[in-house]
Amino acid sequence: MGAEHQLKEEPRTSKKALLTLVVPTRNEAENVPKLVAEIRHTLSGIDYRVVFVDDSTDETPKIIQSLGEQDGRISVIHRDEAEREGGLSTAVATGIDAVAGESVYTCVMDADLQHPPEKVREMLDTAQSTDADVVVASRYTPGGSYAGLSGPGRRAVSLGTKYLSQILFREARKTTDPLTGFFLVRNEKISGIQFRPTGFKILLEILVCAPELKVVEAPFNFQSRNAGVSKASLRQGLEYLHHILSLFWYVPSAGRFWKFAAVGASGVLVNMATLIVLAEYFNASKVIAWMFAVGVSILSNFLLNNAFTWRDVRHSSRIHFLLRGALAYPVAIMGIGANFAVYYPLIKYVTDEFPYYVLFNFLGIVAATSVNFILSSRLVFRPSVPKSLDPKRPTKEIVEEVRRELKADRVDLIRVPGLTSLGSLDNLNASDRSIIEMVVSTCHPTLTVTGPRRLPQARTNTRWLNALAVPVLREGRTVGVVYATRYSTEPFTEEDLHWLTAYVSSAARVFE
Ligand SMILES: Nc1nc2c(ncn2[C@@H]2O[C@H](COP(=O)(O)OP(=O)(O)OP(=O)(O)O)[C@@H](O)[C@H]2O)c(=O)[nH]1
Ligand SMILES: [Mg+2]
Repeated sequence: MGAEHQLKEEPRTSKKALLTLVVPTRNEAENVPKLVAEIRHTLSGIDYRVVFVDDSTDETPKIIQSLGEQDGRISVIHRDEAEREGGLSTAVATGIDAVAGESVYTCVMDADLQHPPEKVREMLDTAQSTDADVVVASRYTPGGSYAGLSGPGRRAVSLGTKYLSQILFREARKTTDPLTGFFLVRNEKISGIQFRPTGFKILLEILVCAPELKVVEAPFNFQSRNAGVSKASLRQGLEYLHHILSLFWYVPSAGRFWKFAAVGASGVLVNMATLIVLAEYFNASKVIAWMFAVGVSILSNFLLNNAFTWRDVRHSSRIHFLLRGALAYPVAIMGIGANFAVYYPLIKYVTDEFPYYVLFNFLGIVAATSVNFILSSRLVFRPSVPKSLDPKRPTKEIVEEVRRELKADRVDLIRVPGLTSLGSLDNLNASDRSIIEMVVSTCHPTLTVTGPRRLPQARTNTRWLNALAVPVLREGRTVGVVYATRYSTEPFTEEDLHWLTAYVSSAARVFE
């Protein structure tokens, strides 16, 4: 991006700053000087920077520049009109990306003084004393308030959108205010996450995409806007819904229970259709038709759960996959048992009259879905290898585990810079090097398959040259690349890439 990153020339120490404040601005000329004055006052004695990401059409960027001339800690990334697509969402993501390697913590806050700067210091203290990865300044926790939200309409929307995200995503329940624009995050813990700038609710994106983060709250009183006009709009509301859908669809672990419930509902349709077809068109006995209907719907649920609900869980072999499918049957029967255990005592000892027995049946279905979900996640779709590697293990064992899991011919842990291999003595050839160099420069994992342009026949013995390369990041910098190759009739899959990316997410220490 051709954005201009204005930093006053000042002898920069190679040491990282403790904190960078990322402040998105659009036409906040009146607020910026006051904000900067308050930040200076409240953060005196702390090594910090302030980066404004500005999309203004007024004199805001000039004001920030002149503040930056007096104080080298203040800088602005001004985006031209062509770069402003996505508005606030891309602005915050750009800011977080730009400063990730420059400080230990990043704090995101608004420019209109609705987020009181004196809170930042408290959030930093909280992060350090509790070892939290994220500190959320919450309007909804005891001691906080959202009185500064203008009007009952805005408040209702704020509460509605908050509860929607918390119902859908378990990770959003770690805080009372998952949609706040005021939070502090430890950069190391989010390095490598590519934020999709669909939503302006970056905190929600962080929480859902990095489900392991430790979250702590600090209450705060949401102030009224100091000056200038609000940029909140209906369009942002629609963007929020789009964002939620995008998280649900693209992040495998997001909203798993609801994915499971949706698959279960589809199973009811499959069950009904099978029953009717067998009984009406094949004249099957109603009992036989019923048994087939149950069997087919359990199978379709398993296949859909495999393809959607737990698509990030890999099977180590085809046999393993079949065993999992077989296990889905006893698990489903336990679910039916839970349903009956709720339904039967209620109709026997409470009442069996309409409409109560229908309600009890519904409660039974909820119990069955919950039991089935818990058993499916613990037994049927339990990851077969640890989700991420243990950096204390010897390099050799890590290489061997990756090699076995991916059925790779060769696995290398490549140290960056220098591209030297830890362990293996074989040299990398030119094509290996070019793939690894690309990964180092883009910081993105890649899957490369080299083979014939067109398959000569559908079932073929043609072998493909396959490579997976995943960068290992520390504080936004690539410190190593895990590189796996295989010469085989079966190319690596995207699931392989996802698995390797998750597995090496804790590998930074291996390259020290
Ligand atoms: N860079 C950039 N910043 C934006 C954009 N839209 C809003 N902002 C900034 O994001 C912060 C929050 O925007 P506000 O308009 O205050 O939204 P709000 O706080 O929900 O609404 P109010 O309660 O009315 O203030 C402010 O610092 C804005 O200047 C944008 O398109 N680009
Ligand atoms: Mg505001």
